[in-house]
Parts: sequence; structure tokens; C-alpha cells
Amino acid sequence: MPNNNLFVALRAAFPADLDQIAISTADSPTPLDYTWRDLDRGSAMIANLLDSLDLPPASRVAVQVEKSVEALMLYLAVLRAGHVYLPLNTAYQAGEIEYFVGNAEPAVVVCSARNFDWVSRIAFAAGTRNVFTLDDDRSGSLLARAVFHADQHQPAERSGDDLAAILYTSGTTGRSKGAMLSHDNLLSNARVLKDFWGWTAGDVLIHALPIFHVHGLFVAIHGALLNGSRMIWFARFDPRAVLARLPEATVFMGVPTLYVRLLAQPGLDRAACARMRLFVSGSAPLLIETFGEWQQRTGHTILERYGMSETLMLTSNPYRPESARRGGTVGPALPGVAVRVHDDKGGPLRSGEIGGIEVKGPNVFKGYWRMPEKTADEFTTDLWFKTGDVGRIDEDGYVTIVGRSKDLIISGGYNVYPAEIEGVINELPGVAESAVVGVAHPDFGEAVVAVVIARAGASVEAEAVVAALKSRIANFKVPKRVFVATELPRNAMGKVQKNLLREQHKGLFAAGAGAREP
Ligand code: MCA
Ligand code: AMP
Repeated sequence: MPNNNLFVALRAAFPADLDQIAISTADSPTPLDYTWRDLDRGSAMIANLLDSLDLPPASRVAVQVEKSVEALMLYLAVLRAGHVYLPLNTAYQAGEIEYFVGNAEPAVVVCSARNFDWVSRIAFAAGTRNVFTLDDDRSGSLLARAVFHADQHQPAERSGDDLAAILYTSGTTGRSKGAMLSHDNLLSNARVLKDFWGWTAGDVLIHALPIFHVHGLFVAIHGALLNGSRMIWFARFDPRAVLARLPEATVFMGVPTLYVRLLAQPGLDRAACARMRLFVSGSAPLLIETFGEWQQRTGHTILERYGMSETLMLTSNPYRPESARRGGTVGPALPGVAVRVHDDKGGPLRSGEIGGIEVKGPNVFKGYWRMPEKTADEFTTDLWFKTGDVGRIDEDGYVTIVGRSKDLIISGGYNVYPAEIEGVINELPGVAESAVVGVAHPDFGEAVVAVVIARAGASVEAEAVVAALKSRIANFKVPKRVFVATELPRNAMGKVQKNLLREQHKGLFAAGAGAREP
């Protein structure tokens, strides 16, 4: 029986010469070069540490740490040891972490040293026995313990259907759901992307995305690892610093905000991109203006693709010829992935007609962690996954996303569910109700805006609402503007008319209206 552990496939793709550089850090206080041997040994030591804890197979390892190469080693170690990686956004606050840890019941939690007090309290209360720290300066109890372990490790036997990772994604109603991804889900998608995007010897990837979501952790890292390619590693996205390293690189991946911010750099031109062969954009809609301006300034056509935490990558504009990449579309289905558009009664639609996007393929997840009913709700009777995105497919198979049936805001590539924010606002003293909408924003694509209604006799200040939210929810979910109003617009059925609120506030962040300068 072959071992279908994803780590085995990734390790097999390491170059024969393990002393070649795998990762060069770009913004650490001292630039560091990590070899492939370093990745191998570091992940082996952490995997041996995990083995020494005698955890049940497929234990969840929840990780909320700053981006570092050691955090990547931890991810590889979790795969190696046959456990399930559960990455958490560093912006999440105590209430959010409490929910994830309570729901996933991880056997191990790894956090930053500065958060140890509150994270460990939450973890121990939820029954987690092991809490380690890991910081972005190579310190923390995880590494301090791992160095006492052997630097060789035999990867645990895993079947392709075994879980490799759980990624929490918020829901339109209720709490976040953990999307369960198997070793085969991850490997099949990584292999398709490696071929489809023409990864080749000598490629160098600039990695400037967070590593707690699909884009940075899987699409970018698996691409580089499966191709044995070097990464130039940024812990934070700084457009000027990234631009300075572009001449060394061949591949870049970003959410649209990264492209908008790079375009604001006067030095972005054809010469800076002379070695580049591929710019990929995803996680949020890329404006046609950004697509066009990028072409003009750099001579390169951004390749836009589309995916989800539950499904990994679904569609991609063609790699070759570059002229076949169409702005405003996310391209045809990737090889092995099937995409269709159905109307709201489940009936098929003809090309060009708009409906709900449904998908099938080896990349589609195994369901939501411990939520069989929610899982069943998201699949059709013939087992296609309902993405909640609305779009059309043209005669050449190109998919255009025109909207979402889910009430979701995507801000700078991060998903924000209005229902969650409204729930937190409505709990604040003096608040009767609220409505949260997404409004066009030149930097973040969409920005979160809240309209709040005070209880009779109570007074509510917009600033106080923002301050209260900052201590309760991740920063990127906090509304960029809060308005206190006397009532919400409602239709005859009593439903809040969010379209009217969006219309009312649509120019809020337009140039000249006090928008944040990128
Ligand atoms: C930071 N802030 C944000 C965001 N990021 N507010 C709204 N939306 C955001 N995305 C807050 C900060 O907390 C801060 O708040 C203020 O905005 C200004 O922060 P700034 O310094 O501009 O932020 P930054 O640190 O430069 O971060 C912006 C960023 C970052 C680089 C665009 O958000 C980012 O890395 N986004 C990428 C997300 C990503 O990887 N998504 C992929 C998901 P204050 O001033 O109040 O403190 S995977 C996915 O979607 C699917 C599967 C797919 O298809 O890929
Ligand atoms: P997530 O829950 O973080 O996995 O986000 C998935 C959602 O991001 C999808 O359902 C889409 O709504 C959105 N998305 C991802 N890529 C694109 C894209 N290229 N264009 C428009 N929306 C996208």
C-alpha cells in the first residue's frame, strides 16, 4: 500500500541537492537562508516531538502564530506525524479562538508567547493537554523542546481520504464551520496547479501572503515545494520591499489589494518585472481597471483564478497563451474539476445564463467538521457542492462571477460575514439592532460598514461601537465606518433592505471622499 501522506509527495519533490536554498527571508531583522535540508530536519524534529506526546492519530493541532519559516516547518511536521493542521488567523481575538478550540478540540495548541496566558487558559478549559509557543524570532517552547528530538522521521502512513487540515470558514448563519480537507484533496489540487501554471526549473516565488488561509498556505507553498522552487519569504506585505525583490523572482501570487498597492509604487515597470513569468490573483474579484493598468505598466497579464476553502482551486484563466486570459473572468474549470451553473430550483442553465455555481472534483472537501446537516445542506442531491457564488459560464467555458447568494463581504482577501458582526454589535449596551454591508473601497476592494440603531432612550456613539468591536473581533472585521441612524430601511415583509444601505453609502470611500491612501 503506498503511503498517501501529502508530506511524502512534497518531500519527494525536494531537489536532490538538499543544500540548495529553499527559502530566503526578506524582512526578518537578519536575512536568513534556509536549505531544503533545514526544512527536512526542522520538520522531522517537530514531528518527533509530536510523536513523543502519544496523541491519538488524526489529532487536531491548532496554530495561531506569526508567519515564519518555523511555522511552515510546523505545518510540515503535523502532516508528517499524521495529524490534522488547523491554522488560525493571527487577528482572531479570545472569543473567536474560544469557539474554534471548543469546536475542534485540538490535542495541541501552538500560539505566540505574548498570547500564551489567554490562549492556554482557553485551551486547557477545552481539554487540550499541550500548549506550546512559537514566535517569529525562532524562540518559544515548541522549538526549545523539538531540538531534543532526532532530525529524521518516518512519515506516518495515511490514506488519501484521511484528513490533513481543517480550515474554518464563517457561515452566513450561525458560527464558523471547519472545512475538512484530505491529503488527496490537497495533493490533487497542488499537482493540477503545478502542471497548469507551468511551474518549471529555476522558478522563484515571492511569498508575501499570510499562511493561515488556502491562498498562502496551500496554493503558493505547495506550488513552490512540489516544484522544488526557492521562495523569497515576506512575513508582511510591504509593496516597496516586494518591488525591490521582483527582479529576482519569476512567480508572484496575491489578493487584488496587493496588486493595487504595488501599482501605487512609481518604480513598478517592465524592467522590474523582466524575469517574472506569472502573476496570479485570487481570493476576491480583481477589478478590470487593475487588470488593465497592470498590463500597461508591466507588460504582464495577471492570471485570475477562483477557489474556496472548501474546494481549493476551481477555475483558472489559461497559462498559455497569455492573450487568452480574460479580465473580469476567472477562466474555465481546472483539469479534473467540473463546474456548472444552476437556477434556484436546481435546474440547469444554458451558457451565458446567470445562476448558482456548483462544483465537483477530487479537490472538493470531505464536509464540515462535526456538522453533517450543514454539510448535507451545501450539496445538491447529485452531490455537487453549492459554492454560494453566482455567475455564468460562456460558450468557451470561461466562468464570470457576478455576485454571491451568501451574504459575504470580502475585504482585502479576508471574508467577513455580516451576520456575525451584527450579532456582536447587537450585544453592545444601548443597541437595538444593526445592519452590516460591504461598500466599494479602493484599497480593500470592499470595506465593512455598519448602521446601528439605538434602543429607545439610549445613546450610542459610533466611536464607542468601533472601540468595543476592536476588543471582541478580528481587526479586519471591524467596520471602517459606523453610522448611528434612527431606523433601518425595510421592505413590506419587514426584511432589512441592505441594497438601499449599499446604495446610500456607495461613494463613502471613493477617491476624494476621505479614502485611505494605499
Ligand atoms: C488589515 N486590516 C484590514 C485588512 N487587513 N481591514 C480590512 N480588510 C483587510 N483585509 C486592518 C488592519 O487591522 C488595520 O486596522 C488597518 O486595516 C490597516 O492595516 P494595514 O496596515 O493596511 O493592513 P496590512 O497589514 O497591510 O494588511 C492588508 C493586507 C492583508 C496585506 C491586504 O489584509 C492581507 O494579507 N490580506 C490577504 C488575505 C488572504 O491571504 N486571503 C486569502 C484567503 P487598524 O488601523 O484598525 O489597526 S484564501 C481564499 O480566499 C480562497 C480560498 C482563495 O480563493 O484564495
Ligand atoms: P474562502 O471562504 O476564504 O475560501 O473564500 C471563498 C470565496 O472567495 C469564494 O466563494 C468567492 O466568493 C471568493 N473568491 C475567491 N476567488 C475569487 C475570484 N477570483 N473572484 C471573485 N471571488 C473570488
